[in-house]
Amino acid sequence: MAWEVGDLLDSLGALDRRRVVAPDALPGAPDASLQIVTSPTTARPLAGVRLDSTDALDAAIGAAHEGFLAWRRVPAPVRGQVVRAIGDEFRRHKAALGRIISLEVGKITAEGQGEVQEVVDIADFAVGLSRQLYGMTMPSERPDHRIIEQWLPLGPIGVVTAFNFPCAVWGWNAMLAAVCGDSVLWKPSLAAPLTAIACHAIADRVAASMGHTGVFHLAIGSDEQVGEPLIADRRLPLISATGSCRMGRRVGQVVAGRLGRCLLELGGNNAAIVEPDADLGIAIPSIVFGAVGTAGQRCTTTRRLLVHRSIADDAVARLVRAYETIKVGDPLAPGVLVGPLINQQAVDGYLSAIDAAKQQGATIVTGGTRVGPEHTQPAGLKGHFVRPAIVRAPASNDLPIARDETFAPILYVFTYDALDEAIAMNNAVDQGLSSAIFTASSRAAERFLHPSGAGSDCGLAYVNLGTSGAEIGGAFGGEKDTGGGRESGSDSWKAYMRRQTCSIGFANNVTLAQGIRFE
Ligand code: UN1
Repeated sequence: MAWEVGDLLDSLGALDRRRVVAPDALPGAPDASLQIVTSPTTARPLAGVRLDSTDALDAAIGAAHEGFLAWRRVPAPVRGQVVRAIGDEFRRHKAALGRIISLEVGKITAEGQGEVQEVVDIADFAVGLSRQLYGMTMPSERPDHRIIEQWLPLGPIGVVTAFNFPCAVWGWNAMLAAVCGDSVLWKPSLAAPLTAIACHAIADRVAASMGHTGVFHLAIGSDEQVGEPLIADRRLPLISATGSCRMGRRVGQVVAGRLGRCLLELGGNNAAIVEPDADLGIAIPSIVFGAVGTAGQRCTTTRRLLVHRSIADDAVARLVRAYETIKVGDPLAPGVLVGPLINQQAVDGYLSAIDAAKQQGATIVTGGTRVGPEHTQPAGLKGHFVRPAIVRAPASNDLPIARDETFAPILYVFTYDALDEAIAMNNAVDQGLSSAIFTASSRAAERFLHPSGAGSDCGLAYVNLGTSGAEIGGAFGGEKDTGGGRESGSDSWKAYMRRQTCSIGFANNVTLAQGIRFE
């Protein structure tokens, strides 16, 4: 029987038969140590993946620690060369990796490959960084003394990733951690272990071929067997976790309990503001991509549209026209823009949010329903498809369901009269990841980005761009319930290192700071 994902893994040298089981070799009886990976497009099994036990995790953490002790001694620019070679390999295998992502989590081809590109980009960034792990030097108040700050490798880093960016988010963490001199232990989502197996195999093989084993590690397993013991383990000084706010709260508490460090990248409830002077030729396509891209399953998805009353009907009419041309179906079929949701639970979440919105007085302007097999592109797909929805809030703007992050393509539309009101609405949710304003006025844009902090309260603020699709060069992350972490660009590398302030005396006598005499 043809087994496409098996062939793809094989072509990447990542088909470990002890780990990955072909669909026709799956056991008839349930087996708790085997995860069945189901295609969100066809609802049929793609593969079985053998799960790690708590003992296997313990061994992996031990190996990651050993690996760290050797890796940290490799000079940072040499570590950078290893990351460069890994980035090149991801470049070479972009199509195959992108296809595995599409098969496993339902991303359309462009988005699956775009995700691999994020790994290539962060690898490039990390290579440069490997020569720029700068510390500061500061003047000492004592004569003949010097103070410097140096950044040191931190340890093995626990990286917990979600299904929706099964490759890029590992890349952001792993490439930076690697140049910083840390080893990486990755726990991927159980909905996307095949992508993880492929990415891990490539990174591990490249590093090993350059003489560096033990830098990259993978632990696949349940929360109970692997997730919980991983976050509790003191050998992992930093846990970088991406996922829901509920998950992040748990990770935050457990890691704080052992006084470890966390880097949390959690949910978003991102709004786009459309001012009356906005160029709708830019705003509408950006909002459509932000709201329906990745079938609404990005943490940066545009979930709320705050549109000035004077243009609201026009903007909504244009959005509806755009939505009605969107093909939903096989993410690998040409012309399809919206693939499936990850599983049935996600469809249920979508439908119950739509129901709640109706009950709360909102109007479903378009979408709001499941797409049955007869309406998919091509017809007959049994996966988890929904039609992207636009939901108009009641005139009171009171719509409690819009405060939840429903991981599906639902765009709630609110109207406002004054920009300050729109900014307050932008900020009136628990999460604080991404935000956008569409305007031709620099004054409005500056108010949204106000240097006092009185504008958007989010970690990401876009002007004339949608809320999703960040480049890797900027620090990525958000405030409030989004967790406060920053990954990817700028100085987020500092999270993966420890700072040491070094004071060096070269005087012939003792001088104490603060002018203290102690004789
Ligand atoms: C996520 O959804 O967890 O900005 C990450 C974006 C992507 C990353 C999203 N570069 O939409």
